[in-house]
Amino acid sequence: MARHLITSAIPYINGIKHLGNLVGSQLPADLYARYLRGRGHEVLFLCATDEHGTPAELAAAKAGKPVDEFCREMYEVQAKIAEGFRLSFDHFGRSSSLQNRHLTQHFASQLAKNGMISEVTEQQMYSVADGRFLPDRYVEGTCPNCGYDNARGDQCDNCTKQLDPADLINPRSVISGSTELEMRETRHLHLRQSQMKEKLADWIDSKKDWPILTTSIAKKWLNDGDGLADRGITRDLAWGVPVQYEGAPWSGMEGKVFYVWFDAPIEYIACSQEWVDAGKGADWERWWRTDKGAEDVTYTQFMGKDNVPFHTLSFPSTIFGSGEPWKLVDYIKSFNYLNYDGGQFSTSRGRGVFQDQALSLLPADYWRWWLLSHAPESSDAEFTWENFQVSVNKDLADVLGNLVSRVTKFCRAKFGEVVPEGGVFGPQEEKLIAELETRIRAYEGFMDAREVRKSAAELRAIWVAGNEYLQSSAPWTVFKTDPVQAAAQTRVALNLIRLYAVLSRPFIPDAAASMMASVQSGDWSWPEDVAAALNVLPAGHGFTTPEVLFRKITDEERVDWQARFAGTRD
Ligand code: B3M
Ligand code: ZN
Repeated sequence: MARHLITSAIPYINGIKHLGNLVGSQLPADLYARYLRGRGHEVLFLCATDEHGTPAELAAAKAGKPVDEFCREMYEVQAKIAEGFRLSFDHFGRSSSLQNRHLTQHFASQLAKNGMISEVTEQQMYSVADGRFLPDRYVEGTCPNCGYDNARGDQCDNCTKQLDPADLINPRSVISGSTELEMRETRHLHLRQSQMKEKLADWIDSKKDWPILTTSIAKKWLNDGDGLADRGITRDLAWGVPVQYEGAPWSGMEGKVFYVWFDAPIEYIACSQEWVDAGKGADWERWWRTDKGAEDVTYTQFMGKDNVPFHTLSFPSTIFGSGEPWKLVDYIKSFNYLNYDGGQFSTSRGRGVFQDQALSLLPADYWRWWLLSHAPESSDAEFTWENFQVSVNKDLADVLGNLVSRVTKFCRAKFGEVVPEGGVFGPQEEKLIAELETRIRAYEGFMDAREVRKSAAELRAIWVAGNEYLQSSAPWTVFKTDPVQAAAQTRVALNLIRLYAVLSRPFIPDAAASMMASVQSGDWSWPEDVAAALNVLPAGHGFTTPEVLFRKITDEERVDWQARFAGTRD
């Protein structure tokens, strides 16, 4: 038994996310966590909401709520959605927790002691009317590139040009609308990541088994121009972790907070403290401190590709720079983007299916199966309703669902609702066992390697093998001449339902639970030996014929949903 620490990138608090966010981190992380638990390993699976920064402040202002209240409410919304998708976090924390505040301040103090922090004087836009410095997104004005008059200080949404607030024509404060803005001097802390270049390069070079997507992004940032430039880690905001040095004011930094990307990854660690403080765990240090047992832990992070630089360079700089024995990530699994029906998901244009909407249409397993079996691993992937309908109707309804209902209905009609007795395994059963033996070991190999699509394809092939067995052994025909042999075949098929529940549980946990319940078993043990696994339910064991496991998506529904989520196109 091994110990596995798993974290998913922590979603921003500012709104409900679309399906791309789910498949880019939380869902594959959940798949991996469930698989490892199923194999009997000890797992700590953590996620949280990312609550600081200007997006949170701006979203709260838009909702007309104090930012802490806004975050509290949105946390509940996101936690509920996570539950809806059956994400099996051991703890779903909040980056605004006290634990994270203290740990973030601790890391900054350590970095300062180790000479990893510099203080830099910068020019920044100051709003006289608001009496404060304005972060980039708090300034709007006319784009110097295209003339769009609602360009933001960091970027123009119309022509996508990256901007600096000073570039804007007729700049105004987003808070008050005031145009009385001037450049003033302010001081900020910078993380001297450039000091870490060699160490980071050696570390990344040593990771031979990481996905190319992860290492290529890391190396690009490491070697290109100012990818490793020292970065400002403080902001002039009210909402965030106050800048303090060992629990005391940090002179010159009064009223400032840490940059959201500085405290967000530290929440991975703080989340385990929240887990302990919530009474769910006894000891967080054995997961995170290599001097307290964490050297035995395998730590895997899941994230979208845009988050890779922060996890391969900035956060490791924080860890290395602390000079303390913190557990470093062992494997970074990153994902490309999921697109929607010929374009991108768009929150502002209401384009694409958002997580809460998805759950109101169909149960979690339908989405989990499609998303995971189409995970954007080697390239971007695209959600289309046609593809979704085909996948659900074929894989889930025709292949898996049909097997379960045919077997249970046939048995009920001919033998009653008990596992029938008599007969022995013949060549067809031997063939099935041999195929499952090969395929289950392949499935384990893909799961161990965090290969999501390949795992899904192998699982589907395992379901298909069961159908083929049933088709070729044809107990409904055999029954007419040799009911004893038909009994043996049916017994195998009923045992397949339990076996498939165990194997499918990481992908479709609710359906797996229904399958396990229908064969009236609670034996979730992993099939180390297939022949033995097909004998778990003995003759005479009762079962119930389940309701439809998966229903089909009709053409009318597909057309209706396609129109409903098309958004307002330009
Ligand atoms: N909240 C961005 C995102 O949701 C950011 C991830 C933080 S991981 C420490 O994609
Ligand atoms: Zn523009």
